[in-house]
Amino acid sequence: MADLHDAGRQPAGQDSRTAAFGPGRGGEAREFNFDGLVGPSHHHAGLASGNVASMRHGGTASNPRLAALQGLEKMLALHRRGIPQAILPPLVRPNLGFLRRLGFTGSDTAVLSAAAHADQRLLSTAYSASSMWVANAATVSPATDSADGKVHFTPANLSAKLHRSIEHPDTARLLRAIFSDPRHFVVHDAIPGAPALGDEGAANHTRLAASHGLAGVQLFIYGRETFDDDAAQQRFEARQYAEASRAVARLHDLDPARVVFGRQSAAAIDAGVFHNDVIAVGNLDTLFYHSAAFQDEATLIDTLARTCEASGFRLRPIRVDAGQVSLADAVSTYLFNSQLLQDPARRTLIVVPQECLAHAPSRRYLESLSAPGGPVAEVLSFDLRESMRNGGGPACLRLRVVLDAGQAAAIGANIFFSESLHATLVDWVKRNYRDRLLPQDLADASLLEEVRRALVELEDILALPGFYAER
Ligand code: SUG
Repeated sequence: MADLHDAGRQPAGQDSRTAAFGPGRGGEAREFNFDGLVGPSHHHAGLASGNVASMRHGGTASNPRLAALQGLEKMLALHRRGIPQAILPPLVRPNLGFLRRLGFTGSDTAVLSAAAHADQRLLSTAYSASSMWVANAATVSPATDSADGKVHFTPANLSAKLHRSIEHPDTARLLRAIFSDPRHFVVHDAIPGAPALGDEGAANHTRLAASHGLAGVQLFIYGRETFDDDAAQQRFEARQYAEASRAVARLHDLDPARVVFGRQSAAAIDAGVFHNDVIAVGNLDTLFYHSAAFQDEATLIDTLARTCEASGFRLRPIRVDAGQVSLADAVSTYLFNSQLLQDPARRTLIVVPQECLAHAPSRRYLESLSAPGGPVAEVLSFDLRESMRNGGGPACLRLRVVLDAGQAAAIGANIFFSESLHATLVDWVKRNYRDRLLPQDLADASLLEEVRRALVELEDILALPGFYAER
């Protein structure tokens, strides 16, 4: 087991797009991990009920600078491993338009201080950096799976949580700015944001395939049926509704014979599995999951296996039962919120938060997974503590987008990762981010200026003109 950020496997100076489609790689499509760049107002507000880490850390001091640097460190390490890596920038914060729609008026600073006075949580909502968890930004289907041969994105309405429900209009704008070429990309609007249509994006969606460039099987996991009021009184509410998952599959024009829907178990949701990616992750033909993840595990795995078989490949389930790692430990260590990735030598890597190695059962489990002859070649662990304290592990911080060379070439923004983009962003973070932020600091007028200055600079770095212009 390696706990390292090995340097230097990627030729210096090369960005992830050039490396992905370099000589010898042919026209094969590659999976890019777009990681969310943590914004300068990252703080712990305790806004996400059902997310036990967020609930536990609400009101404690955050370190936005460290949060952003921790995320960038993970991106650099994976880029150096030859994993195609890109970034998604934070959304504009504070969201003054949201506060103005709630009737707060006057100058920007007057709006912020009136909101703080009314309820501190409104200010936290407007300043939330929650867009960093880009696994919730959208659901993405590669061109090979959609009838029109285009990459489809549906921004998630995130209607279950107020602070997240205000993300999707700007997420759509961001995705349209990056994936702007209509010959290759379709960015839908979020589906209507009613609670019974709650959609949390890629966090409840996994694509399985023999290789990223071949047509795959898409697995949508929801927490609750839309029309049957069949959720017995649960401790925590489900965030993803069945009709939302079905709507996304329709919008993306997927072949119904290659789509599987499954339901989370109520026990998992009540244990703090607010998104399915807290308890399961797929990659290529592999589904790594906990036995307590699904309501009807046997039927779901059987259906999925048959669907994969009909699509020309064999599903490889890696099932972890409660005797190996308990549900509570899976939630506290985020073992399943890992990234399963294949490096250029086709070795499988698992990227886990450092909490997994500090905890004996999950460390032992990872040792067995990566033992010689095991399904994983290497375990990479990262210190993502700042994000983890809000319930966001390695998989929450990334959105997977399969692109072929033509699609990647159609992207003009400077979002493909490289050593030099990393260095520029580290410098930008160090100059612009605070190293301590409490929710009550958000009322500080100087923070507004600092955040604005930082975002305007970022717009230039990433070649996204006008993205942070006042709206
Ligand atoms: O929606 N936390 C996020 C964490 C999202 C994790 N994403 C995935 N599992 N894919 C959420 O619960 C906490 C914000 C706060 O409390 O300040 C928060 O929004």
